[in-house]
Amino acid sequence: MSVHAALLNRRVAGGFHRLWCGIPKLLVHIRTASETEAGTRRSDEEHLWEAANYPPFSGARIGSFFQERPVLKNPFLEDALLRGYLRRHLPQEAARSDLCAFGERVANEVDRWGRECELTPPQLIHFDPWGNRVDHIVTSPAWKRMKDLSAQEGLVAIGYERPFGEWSRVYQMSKLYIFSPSSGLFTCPLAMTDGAAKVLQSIGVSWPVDEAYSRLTTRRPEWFWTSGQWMTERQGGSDVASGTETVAVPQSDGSYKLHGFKWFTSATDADMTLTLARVQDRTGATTPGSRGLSLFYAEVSRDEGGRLRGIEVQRLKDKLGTRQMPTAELLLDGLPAHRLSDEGRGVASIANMLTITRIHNSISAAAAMRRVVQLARDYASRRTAFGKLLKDHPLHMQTLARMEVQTRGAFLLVMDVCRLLGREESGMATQFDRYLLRLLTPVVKLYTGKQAVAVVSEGLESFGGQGYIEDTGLPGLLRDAQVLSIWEGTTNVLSLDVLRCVARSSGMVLHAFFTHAKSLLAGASSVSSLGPAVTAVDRALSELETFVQVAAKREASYLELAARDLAYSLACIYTGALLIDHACWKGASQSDAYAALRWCEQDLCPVVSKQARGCYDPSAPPLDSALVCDRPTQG
Ligand code: UCC
Repeated sequence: MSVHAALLNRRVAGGFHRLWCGIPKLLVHIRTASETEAGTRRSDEEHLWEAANYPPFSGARIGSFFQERPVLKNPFLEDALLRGYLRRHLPQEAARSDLCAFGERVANEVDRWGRECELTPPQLIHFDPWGNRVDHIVTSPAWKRMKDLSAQEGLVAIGYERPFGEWSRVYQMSKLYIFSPSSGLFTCPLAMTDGAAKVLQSIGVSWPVDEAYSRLTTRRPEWFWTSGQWMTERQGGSDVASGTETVAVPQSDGSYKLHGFKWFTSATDADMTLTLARVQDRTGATTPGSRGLSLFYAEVSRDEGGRLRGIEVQRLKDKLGTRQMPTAELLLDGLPAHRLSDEGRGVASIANMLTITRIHNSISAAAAMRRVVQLARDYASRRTAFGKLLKDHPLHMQTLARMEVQTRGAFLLVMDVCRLLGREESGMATQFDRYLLRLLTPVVKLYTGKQAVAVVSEGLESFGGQGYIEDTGLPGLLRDAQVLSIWEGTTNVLSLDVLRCVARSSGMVLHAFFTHAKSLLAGASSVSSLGPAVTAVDRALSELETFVQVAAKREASYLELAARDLAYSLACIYTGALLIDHACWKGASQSDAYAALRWCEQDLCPVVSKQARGCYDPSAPPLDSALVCDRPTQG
């Protein structure tokens, strides 16, 4: 110990002794809970109280400093981009005031329920006390409140009521964006419910699905149903065509009974489901592959004895995240069902559901990023390190700014897809819009899923060790983000879906992409500050056009190897164009322009950079395999 430190210690000890002996008991001050929560340094008075009541060495002291926690404020009011975007595209006061009121509710009430869902995960009760099989999935009261709230707030209904015409989906998804990180994952059943409603609507709302449609799209909690989407079987969730073993046995009344095993069923407490199965002919034979799959509707109900009709819940899944909601393995043992599609048109008929759930997934991804940025920003103004608040450390703010750029990009990309969906559903879409929607749906899902994991992970780091502590609620954000790139089509499966829709449209989806991306840049020609961003997007567009022309002449395996980088390039370029376009709007802020410039600094066209390095040449796959399978040589 240095001489200075020793002197200082002696002075402190002397002062402490004087204080301890001279404090009247009247100075006792009881701290209130709110003061503790506020987490400020304790007052001198409290120190004195402690000194007076505890003799030295009387037990462990926990110190005098408590860090203030980050506070969730109204997620609508806090979000400059969301508000700017809506001012530009949906300026109606009714939408603004509803979103503002909902944001208040989310911050003050719903967020607590979301936490309760996390802390009270669902449980499966197989048997009643008398040994009868009941298969009850018990969920928390908060999960049930989420269901009622979802109906009341119209979180599915808005998409079908269409109060703002072509902008209704943007409005609905803005609500879900505010709700998602506080929803305890109730956004998952909502995604499937919305997807199911869309499928029923596209097939035609008549018997036997008319009541179901009205229940899925109602605002009345007591009438509201959620739907499942049972697609995944034990042979895999991606290759649905060859992985589906479930058979549908025709009944004399025209209905079917389903027999099979569904390996992943999310939010399994749903009231109904859409699912795929192979219709058996009279000999019991089925057609293999995609051409053998048909789409079925089934209600989840119980018989007089309380047993599930035609379903056994085998077990609940033990998952990394999304623990708030039940995910189950189901044995379908004669589940009564109705066929909704023509025989063999199952995949094509459920595709509408995939489009909707993939858009919901992207909303949840952007929302997770927004939430962690919002909390990190709040924390930066409460946490002091190295003598100043985090917000006064430029390197810390640079990191948060990079997260913000990603979040803004994700938001604009997914909202543009919602805009296109709204145009399609309100009859405003051109063929051009439909091509764009088909192409951008897998692109936005795959890209934002990856962004969410990266941004939320970075976000946790901005809280230091506290970001790693369960009861802060922060680790759950990361666990729940991880699923976003997995379910509803993994990154590679969706990259291949991009190739497939390019091929099926004979390249028209790309033509729509190039034309629209260029048109988004048009308004920026007179904004010199955006020059570098415009040049970067322009260059990336020409490079990508050249790549497409060259790659189209190559063998299929070449394009397949390039698929993921191609999808990333489409996402980066289109997002850059959207950020530029938004920055040119008359109500745009300086930050809008800055975000566009920063976004466009990255390699916007990785497919071209990687092509130049030979990543898709025939020599690459064996080298990739050798690298992955590299084993230590002897010695
Ligand atoms: O269920 C799951 C979890 C539920 C939880 C939901 C939460 C949502 C988010 C919540 C937010 C918090 S996970 C399981 C999900 N499974 C998948 O996503 C499947 C992934 N695999 C694929 O997407 C594949 O690409 C398949 C299954 C679609 C490939 O099947 P096929 O049979 O090989 O496909 P084809 O032959 O390419 O297409 C068959 C037909 C074609 O129509 P026609 O015959 O008219 O030409 C295609 O054009 O289906 C059409 N089609 C599509 N149409 C295929 N994909 C699409 C599409 N994406 N959009 C439009």
